Amino acid sequence: MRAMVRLLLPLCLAAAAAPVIAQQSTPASVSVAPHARDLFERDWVLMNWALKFHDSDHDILISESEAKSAADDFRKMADTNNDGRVTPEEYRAARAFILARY
Ligand SMILES: [Ca+2]
Ligand SMILES: [Ca+2]
Repeated sequence: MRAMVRLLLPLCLAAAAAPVIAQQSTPASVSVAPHARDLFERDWVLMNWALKFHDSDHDILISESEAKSAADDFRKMADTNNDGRVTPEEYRAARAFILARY
């Protein structure tokens, strides 16, 4: 388990840093397409949240359809100015919110 954490941590840091880089070159929104599941697979905070609230068949896996509903939910939560896009700032804020609350 500890080895797993050590392996995952750099990946999480890389994922957290990616939006910052994207922010400088393009006014990118956080992509959830074509595979909504990628959003959760690269961020354990979101994955834990998705498993808690969107794992409807309780198999401790997020299927693509479960990921879609979780991603929709996350978008609604994160898109605080309701422009239909989740900016890196909104993503970070929502992630921090999830981390603090759940
Ligand atoms: Ca499931
Ligand atoms: Ca927005």
